[in-house]
Amino acid sequence: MDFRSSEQAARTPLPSTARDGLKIVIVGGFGVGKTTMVRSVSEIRPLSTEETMTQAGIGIDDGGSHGKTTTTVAFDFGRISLNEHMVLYLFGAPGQERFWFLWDRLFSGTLGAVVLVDTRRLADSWYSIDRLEHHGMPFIVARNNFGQPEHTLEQVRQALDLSADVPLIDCDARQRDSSKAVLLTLVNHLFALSSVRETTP
Ligand SMILES: Nc1nc2c(ncn2[C@@H]2O[C@H](COP(=O)(O)OP(=O)(O)OP(=O)(O)O)[C@@H](O)[C@H]2O)c(=O)[nH]1
Ligand SMILES: [Mg+2]
Repeated sequence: MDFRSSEQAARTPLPSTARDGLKIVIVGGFGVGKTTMVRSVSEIRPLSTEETMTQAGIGIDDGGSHGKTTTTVAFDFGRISLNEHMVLYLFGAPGQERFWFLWDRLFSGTLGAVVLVDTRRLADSWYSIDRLEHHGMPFIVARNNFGQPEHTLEQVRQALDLSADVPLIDCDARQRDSSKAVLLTLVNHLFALSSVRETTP
């Protein structure tokens, strides 16, 4: 009998060497792949607050045209150990405007953020960037590629009016390695910012 059921595999214990826990949020517009990213990368079974979008939500929920049947109504939660000492606690924000009031609470105690963007609906990212700048929270931007990208990253940087020091990378939120690379980019960015702070008189 195989005792290593998916249930057990889904509960990777926290390594006893884990020392540093960082809270990270993943933000972005409706349906950009925030829940997908938390699910693909989490080493524990993620907590999701997905609800089915029903007829009752027509005119309120974004649904339909995006081909999505569920949406996050509170947040996603997952965990990943980057190395033997460092653990990231991931919070995926709800993307729909009517749940945006939750974001400011979600930002509490957060060290940095990933803004996921879908270049077919770039304007949906502006609210995220605006809120993060308002909170003075460091962030990186990851373009989640739904199909072949139509623009260069430089064009995306210009369209989002991102300053040169904000990392901007490509990803596929469905792939664990790709999502992990996004998180590593954010952690490296946070380290770089903190070293600048330490060396600036
Ligand atoms: N082709 C493609 N599809 C993706 C990718 N990432 C996510 N999807 C799909 O896009 C849909 C949206 O993903 P979600 O993860 O629910 O998006 P979300 O940002 O959490 O959405 P809300 O919480 O409702 O704002 C899902 O059906 C995913 O399977 C991707 O990289 N490529
Ligand atoms: Mg979601």
